[in-house]
Amino acid sequence: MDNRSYQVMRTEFAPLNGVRTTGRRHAAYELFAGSARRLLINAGVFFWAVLAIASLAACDTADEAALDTPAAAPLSIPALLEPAFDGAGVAHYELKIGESRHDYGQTALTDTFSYNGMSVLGPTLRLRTGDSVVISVTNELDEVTTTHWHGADVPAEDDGGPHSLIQPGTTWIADFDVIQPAATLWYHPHVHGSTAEQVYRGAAGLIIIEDDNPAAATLPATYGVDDIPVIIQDKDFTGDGQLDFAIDEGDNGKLYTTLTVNGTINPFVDVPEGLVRLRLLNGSQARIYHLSVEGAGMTMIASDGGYLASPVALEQLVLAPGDRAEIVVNVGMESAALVDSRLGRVLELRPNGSASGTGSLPDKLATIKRISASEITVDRRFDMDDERNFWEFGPRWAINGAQFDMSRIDFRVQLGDTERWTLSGDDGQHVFHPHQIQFQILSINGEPPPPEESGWEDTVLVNDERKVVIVARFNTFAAEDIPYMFHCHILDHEDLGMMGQFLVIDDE
Ligand SMILES: [Cu+2]
Repeated sequence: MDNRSYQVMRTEFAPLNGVRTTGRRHAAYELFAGSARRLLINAGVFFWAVLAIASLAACDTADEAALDTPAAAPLSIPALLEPAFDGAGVAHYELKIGESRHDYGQTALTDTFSYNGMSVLGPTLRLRTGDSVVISVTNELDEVTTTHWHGADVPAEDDGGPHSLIQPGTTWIADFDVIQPAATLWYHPHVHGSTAEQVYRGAAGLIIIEDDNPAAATLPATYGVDDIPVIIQDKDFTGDGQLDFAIDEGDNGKLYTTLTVNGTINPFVDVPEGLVRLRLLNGSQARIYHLSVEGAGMTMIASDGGYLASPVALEQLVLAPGDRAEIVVNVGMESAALVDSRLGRVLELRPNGSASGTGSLPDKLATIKRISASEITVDRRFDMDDERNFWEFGPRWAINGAQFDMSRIDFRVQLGDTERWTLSGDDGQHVFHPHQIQFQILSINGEPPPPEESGWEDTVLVNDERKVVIVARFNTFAAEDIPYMFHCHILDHEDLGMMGQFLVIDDE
């Protein structure tokens, strides 16, 4: 139990310290309840193991079919939203979220949410490091929303969290400088309690940040041609062709069974032969993808926060909700396919006979200086757990025993500090995502991270087999009153309260 409290070197705050909703239970009862529950869990594990072996056998067939059956529909490519520059050189973008209808090939057009009149999702925002940007977001929905820039290092008031509500018929303006390097980020609503549903209905879009990194000049970078946005979401449909939405409070959140990429079911994309870049975003409510490429090699070049130090050849890539990864696929004369181990083909890459302008990848992509242990001034722990009692009563998902409360600040970070956070979860799958920062992973289960997780990250998978220690510098923005969120990016868990708030303050 001692591992549930923060260990804070700085002797301050930590209102979550040691507080647990289930903390009043008698120790003997806890022991009994614990072993009884574990017996049940073990029986469950056996059942699921049998099921997993059966489904793995089924998956082999799905993978083989990935290349044999041609994909059905051309991949939809979200429009690119280029800025309008004013006289002062400020880049202006306009987003309008509203109701729309999309053709998923169902029995009827499907009611969706989207930005800027698209049938689903939103345009891709292209930003440039060093730019000052103003993004206005007008809410044309009948319900309140927000727009959060996931992965962006921006002031708290421009972050678009649950405090920055955009009422129907009103406009909210975010105004910030792009101070981070090239990366693939994304935007989506963040209203507490309806984030999962708004994202599921289609409110999400990519953000591409470009910079002057010379390595970029040698990479595929023609949007929609050899630089392809790949927003992966799972959906279910009702008999009358509408989106079937549910919140699942279970360990994994709600898993739907129909894959969509950029809103297209069973898509192919015509690409040149040679190197093709895929900007992968897991925009799903809860599903974790295990991706591989059939018919070609896969090399990862960027994680959440930008380029890796060097390209990393991968057999399989795990993409949790909220995660991004940029991969490069060397497409030959035959089709290749991005494949998920459970749901089969995600996207067919079909060579169109032209040649990609890019021949080979650079050896080095970016300089990623590891944050040194000597910089660390504060340690914290984040335990992401099921807090129900043995009889399964009480609130379920919490961080350090506390559920989300808009009026409570969970901790304060001093501007300029470097903090080490230990993330663990004994029950279920969780995806830890702090706003504002890009962090480095120090260790996973005590071991250094693999190369694909050694770059900048803002989203990381945590479960009882993955205890993760991360480190981050808080040296950009401070505000006395507006908090940043930290939460589980399995959106069911987030909406059910697995979220907290921190302030970055300048007290020195
Ligand atoms: Cu979770």
